[in-house]
Amino acid sequence: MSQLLEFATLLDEAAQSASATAQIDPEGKMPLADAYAVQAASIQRRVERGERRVGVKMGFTSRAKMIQMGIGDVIWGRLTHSMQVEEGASVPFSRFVHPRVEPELAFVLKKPLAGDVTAVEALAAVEAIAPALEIIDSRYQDFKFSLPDVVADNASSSGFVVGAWSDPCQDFSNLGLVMSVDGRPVQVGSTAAILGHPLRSLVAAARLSAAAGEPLQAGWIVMAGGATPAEWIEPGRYVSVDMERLGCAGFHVHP
Ligand code: OOG
Ligand code: MG
Repeated sequence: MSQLLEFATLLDEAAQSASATAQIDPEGKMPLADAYAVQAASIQRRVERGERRVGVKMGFTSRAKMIQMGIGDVIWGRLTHSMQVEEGASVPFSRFVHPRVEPELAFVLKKPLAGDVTAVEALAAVEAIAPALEIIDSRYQDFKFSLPDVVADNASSSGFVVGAWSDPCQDFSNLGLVMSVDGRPVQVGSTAAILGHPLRSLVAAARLSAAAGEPLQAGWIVMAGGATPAEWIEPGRYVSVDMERLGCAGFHVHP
Protein backbone atom coordinates (compact mmCIF):
# COMPACT_ATOMS: atom_id res chain seq x y z
CA MET A 1 0.00 0.00 0.00
CA SER A 2 1.40 3.39 -0.90
CA GLN A 3 2.09 5.79 1.91
CA LEU A 4 -0.66 8.14 0.77
CA LEU A 5 -3.20 5.30 1.01
CA GLU A 6 -1.87 4.46 4.46
CA PHE A 7 -2.48 8.04 5.57
CA ALA A 8 -5.98 7.95 4.06
CA THR A 9 -6.77 4.77 5.99
CA LEU A 10 -5.36 6.22 9.21
CA LEU A 11 -7.46 9.38 8.93
CA ASP A 12 -10.60 7.52 7.90
CA GLU A 13 -10.24 5.14 10.83
CA ALA A 14 -9.61 8.03 13.23
CA ALA A 15 -12.81 9.70 11.98
CA GLN A 16 -14.81 6.47 12.22
CA SER A 17 -13.64 5.67 15.73
CA ALA A 18 -13.64 9.31 16.90
CA SER A 19 -10.10 9.00 18.19
CA ALA A 20 -7.24 11.43 17.68
CA THR A 21 -4.22 10.47 15.61
CA ALA A 22 -0.71 11.94 15.22
CA GLN A 23 -0.10 14.56 12.54
CA ILE A 24 1.01 12.97 9.27
CA ASP A 25 3.12 15.96 8.19
CA PRO A 26 3.88 18.18 11.20
CA GLU A 27 6.43 20.24 9.26
CA GLY A 28 4.08 20.88 6.38
CA LYS A 29 6.41 19.52 3.70
CA MET A 30 3.99 17.28 1.81
CA PRO A 31 3.03 18.68 -1.60
CA LEU A 32 -0.56 19.88 -1.52
CA ALA A 33 -1.42 17.62 -4.45
CA ASP A 34 -0.44 14.63 -2.29
CA ALA A 35 -2.48 15.96 0.65
CA TYR A 36 -5.55 16.26 -1.61
CA ALA A 37 -4.87 12.73 -2.89
CA VAL A 38 -4.98 11.50 0.72
CA GLN A 39 -8.28 13.37 1.22
CA ALA A 40 -9.75 11.90 -1.98
CA ALA A 41 -8.71 8.37 -0.96
CA SER A 42 -10.17 8.73 2.53
CA ILE A 43 -13.49 9.96 1.10
CA GLN A 44 -13.38 7.10 -1.41
CA ARG A 45 -13.37 4.70 1.54
CA ARG A 46 -16.55 6.38 2.83
CA VAL A 47 -18.17 6.14 -0.60
CA GLU A 48 -17.31 2.44 -0.70
CA ARG A 49 -19.19 2.09 2.61
CA GLY A 50 -22.28 3.63 1.01
CA GLU A 51 -21.90 7.35 1.76
CA ARG A 52 -23.03 9.66 -1.05
CA ARG A 53 -21.26 12.86 -2.10
CA VAL A 54 -23.51 15.86 -1.48
CA GLY A 55 -21.18 18.79 -1.99
CA VAL A 56 -18.13 20.72 -0.98
CA LYS A 57 -16.94 22.74 2.00
CA MET A 58 -14.60 25.68 1.81
CA GLY A 59 -12.08 26.48 4.54
CA PHE A 60 -10.08 29.52 5.63
CA THR A 61 -12.24 31.88 3.58
CA SER A 62 -12.31 34.39 6.44
CA ARG A 63 -9.50 36.23 8.20
CA ALA A 64 -11.03 35.22 11.53
CA LYS A 65 -10.48 31.55 10.70
CA MET A 66 -7.06 32.09 9.10
CA ILE A 67 -5.89 33.86 12.24
CA GLN A 68 -7.47 31.35 14.62
CA MET A 69 -5.79 28.38 12.94
CA GLY A 70 -2.64 30.12 11.63
CA ILE A 71 -3.22 29.14 7.99
CA GLY A 72 -3.63 31.64 5.16
CA ASP A 73 -4.65 29.50 2.17
CA VAL A 74 -8.19 28.74 1.04
CA ILE A 75 -8.77 24.98 1.13
CA TRP A 76 -11.69 22.71 0.33
CA GLY A 77 -13.11 19.39 1.45
CA ARG A 78 -15.73 16.88 0.36
CA LEU A 79 -19.16 16.54 1.98
CA THR A 80 -21.07 13.26 2.18
CA HIS A 81 -24.68 12.70 3.15
CA SER A 82 -23.80 11.16 6.50
CA MET A 83 -22.16 14.43 7.59
CA GLN A 84 -25.47 16.30 7.36
CA VAL A 85 -27.20 16.83 10.70
CA GLU A 86 -30.88 17.66 10.35
CA GLU A 87 -31.82 21.13 11.53
CA GLY A 88 -32.85 20.87 15.20
CA ALA A 89 -31.58 17.30 15.59
CA SER A 90 -29.51 15.94 18.44
CA VAL A 91 -26.08 14.45 17.75
CA PRO A 92 -24.16 12.27 20.20
CA PHE A 93 -20.98 13.88 21.50
CA SER A 94 -19.32 10.46 21.24
CA ARG A 95 -19.33 10.83 17.46
CA PHE A 96 -16.55 13.42 17.75
CA VAL A 97 -12.95 13.71 18.93
CA HIS A 98 -12.95 17.37 20.08
CA PRO A 99 -15.59 19.19 18.02
CA ARG A 100 -15.83 22.88 17.29
CA VAL A 101 -18.63 24.77 15.54
CA GLU A 102 -18.68 27.82 13.31
CA PRO A 103 -21.38 29.88 11.54
CA GLU A 104 -21.44 29.66 7.75
CA LEU A 105 -23.65 30.37 4.75
CA ALA A 106 -24.72 27.40 2.60
CA PHE A 107 -25.54 27.36 -1.11
CA VAL A 108 -27.52 24.70 -2.93
CA LEU A 109 -27.02 24.57 -6.69
CA LYS A 110 -29.62 24.17 -9.40
CA LYS A 111 -27.03 23.76 -12.18
CA PRO A 112 -23.52 22.32 -12.47
CA LEU A 113 -20.80 24.92 -12.00
CA ALA A 114 -17.23 24.31 -13.11
CA GLY A 115 -13.99 26.07 -13.80
CA ASP A 116 -13.26 29.79 -13.95
CA VAL A 117 -16.66 31.38 -13.48
CA THR A 118 -17.61 34.94 -12.65
CA ALA A 119 -19.62 35.84 -9.57
CA VAL A 120 -22.62 36.51 -11.84
CA GLU A 121 -22.33 33.04 -13.40
CA ALA A 122 -21.95 31.50 -9.96
CA LEU A 123 -25.09 33.25 -8.70
CA ALA A 124 -27.03 32.02 -11.75
CA ALA A 125 -26.28 28.44 -10.67
CA VAL A 126 -27.57 28.95 -7.11
CA GLU A 127 -30.97 27.54 -6.25
CA ALA A 128 -31.06 28.87 -2.69
CA ILE A 129 -29.02 30.08 0.28
CA ALA A 130 -29.37 29.24 3.97
CA PRO A 131 -27.87 29.95 7.38
CA ALA A 132 -25.66 27.04 8.38
CA LEU A 133 -23.34 25.67 11.04
CA GLU A 134 -20.30 23.56 10.39
CA ILE A 135 -19.04 21.08 12.97
CA ILE A 136 -15.30 20.73 12.51
CA ASP A 137 -13.43 17.97 14.29
CA SER A 138 -9.78 17.66 13.41
CA ARG A 139 -8.67 14.07 13.64
CA TYR A 140 -5.24 15.27 14.85
CA GLN A 141 -4.24 15.40 18.50
CA ASP A 142 -4.92 18.77 20.15
CA PHE A 143 -6.60 20.03 16.94
CA LYS A 144 -3.10 20.96 15.72
CA PHE A 145 -2.09 20.63 12.08
CA SER A 146 0.00 21.93 9.18
CA LEU A 147 -1.64 22.99 5.90
CA PRO A 148 -1.07 19.57 4.22
CA ASP A 149 -2.30 17.86 7.41
CA VAL A 150 -5.64 19.67 7.41
CA VAL A 151 -6.12 19.21 3.66
CA ALA A 152 -5.52 15.46 4.01
CA ASP A 153 -8.01 15.40 6.92
CA ASN A 154 -10.83 16.65 4.67
CA ALA A 155 -10.44 20.19 6.02
CA SER A 156 -11.53 19.00 9.50
CA SER A 157 -15.08 18.51 8.24
CA SER A 158 -17.29 16.37 10.42
CA GLY A 159 -20.86 17.64 10.23
CA PHE A 160 -23.04 20.43 8.91
CA VAL A 161 -26.49 21.79 9.68
CA VAL A 162 -28.49 23.83 7.18
CA GLY A 163 -31.50 26.01 8.04
CA ALA A 164 -34.44 26.89 5.80
CA TRP A 165 -33.56 27.78 2.22
CA SER A 166 -34.14 31.35 0.92
CA ASP A 167 -34.25 32.99 -2.50
CA PRO A 168 -30.69 33.91 -3.56
CA CYS A 169 -31.99 36.99 -5.42
CA GLN A 170 -31.20 39.31 -2.53
CA ASP A 171 -28.11 41.04 -1.23
CA PHE A 172 -26.41 38.51 1.06
CA SER A 173 -22.98 40.17 0.92
CA ASN A 174 -23.19 41.57 4.45
CA LEU A 175 -25.78 39.78 6.60
CA GLY A 176 -25.33 40.10 10.34
CA LEU A 177 -25.15 36.83 12.25
CA VAL A 178 -25.02 35.64 15.84
CA MET A 179 -23.91 32.18 16.93
CA SER A 180 -25.29 31.18 20.34
CA VAL A 181 -24.81 28.34 22.79
CA ASP A 182 -27.92 27.61 24.86
CA GLY A 183 -29.26 30.97 23.69
CA ARG A 184 -26.20 32.89 24.88
CA PRO A 185 -24.34 34.72 22.08
CA VAL A 186 -20.76 33.47 21.68
CA GLN A 187 -19.79 34.92 18.27
CA VAL A 188 -21.10 37.89 16.31
CA GLY A 189 -20.18 38.58 12.71
CA SER A 190 -21.25 39.07 9.13
CA THR A 191 -21.27 37.10 5.90
CA ALA A 192 -18.96 39.86 4.58
CA ALA A 193 -16.18 38.15 6.56
CA ILE A 194 -16.31 35.34 3.97
CA LEU A 195 -13.91 36.68 1.30
CA GLY A 196 -15.78 40.01 1.32
CA HIS A 197 -18.81 38.26 -0.23
CA PRO A 198 -19.77 34.57 0.16
CA LEU A 199 -20.22 34.29 -3.63
CA ARG A 200 -16.42 34.52 -3.93
CA SER A 201 -16.21 31.32 -1.94
CA LEU A 202 -18.57 29.63 -4.41
CA VAL A 203 -16.43 30.89 -7.31
CA ALA A 204 -13.37 29.34 -5.65
CA ALA A 205 -15.27 26.09 -5.00
CA ALA A 206 -16.20 25.87 -8.70
CA ARG A 207 -12.58 26.33 -9.74
CA LEU A 208 -10.95 24.02 -7.19
CA SER A 209 -13.38 21.13 -7.48
CA ALA A 210 -13.33 21.22 -11.28
CA ALA A 211 -9.52 21.20 -11.20
CA ALA A 212 -9.76 18.05 -9.08
CA GLY A 213 -11.98 16.42 -11.72
CA GLU A 214 -15.10 16.63 -9.54
CA PRO A 215 -17.08 19.63 -10.83
CA LEU A 216 -19.91 20.99 -8.67
CA GLN A 217 -23.19 19.25 -9.47
CA ALA A 218 -26.82 20.39 -9.49
CA GLY A 219 -28.26 19.60 -6.06
CA TRP A 220 -24.90 19.90 -4.31
CA ILE A 221 -24.40 21.99 -1.19
CA VAL A 222 -21.44 24.34 -0.90
CA MET A 223 -20.50 25.49 2.60
CA ALA A 224 -18.88 28.91 2.18
CA GLY A 225 -16.59 28.80 5.24
CA GLY A 226 -16.69 30.07 8.80
CA ALA A 227 -17.53 33.76 9.22
CA THR A 228 -16.15 33.92 12.79
CA PRO A 229 -13.67 31.93 14.86
CA ALA A 230 -14.95 28.47 15.82
CA GLU A 231 -16.16 27.62 19.35
CA TRP A 232 -15.65 24.37 21.27
CA ILE A 233 -18.76 22.23 21.59
CA GLU A 234 -19.67 20.63 24.92
CA PRO A 235 -22.07 17.76 25.54
CA GLY A 236 -25.59 18.82 26.50
CA ARG A 237 -25.53 22.13 24.62
CA TYR A 238 -27.77 23.61 21.94
CA VAL A 239 -25.83 25.55 19.28
CA SER A 240 -27.62 27.90 16.90
CA VAL A 241 -26.96 30.59 14.34
CA ASP A 242 -29.34 33.45 13.67
CA MET A 243 -28.65 35.19 10.37
CA GLU A 244 -30.19 38.50 9.35
CA ARG A 245 -33.21 37.91 7.06
CA LEU A 246 -32.34 34.21 6.48
CA GLY A 247 -33.35 32.90 9.91
CA CYS A 248 -31.91 30.25 12.23
CA ALA A 249 -30.32 26.83 12.21
CA GLY A 250 -29.32 24.78 15.23
CA PHE A 251 -28.58 21.39 16.74
CA HIS A 252 -28.32 19.71 20.14
CA VAL A 253 -25.37 17.69 21.38
CA HIS A 254 -26.19 14.89 23.77
CA PRO A 255 -23.70 13.17 26.06
C1 OOG B 1 -10.07 23.78 9.24
C2 OOG B 1 -11.35 24.01 8.53
C3 OOG B 1 -11.61 25.47 8.23
C4 OOG B 1 -13.51 27.10 7.70
O1 OOG B 1 -14.72 27.27 7.60
O2 OOG B 1 -12.69 28.02 7.61
C5 OOG B 1 -13.04 25.72 7.95
C6 OOG B 1 -10.17 24.00 10.74
O3 OOG B 1 -10.38 25.14 11.19
O4 OOG B 1 -10.02 23.02 11.47
O5 OOG B 1 -13.86 24.84 7.95
MG1 MG C 1 -15.90 25.63 8.12
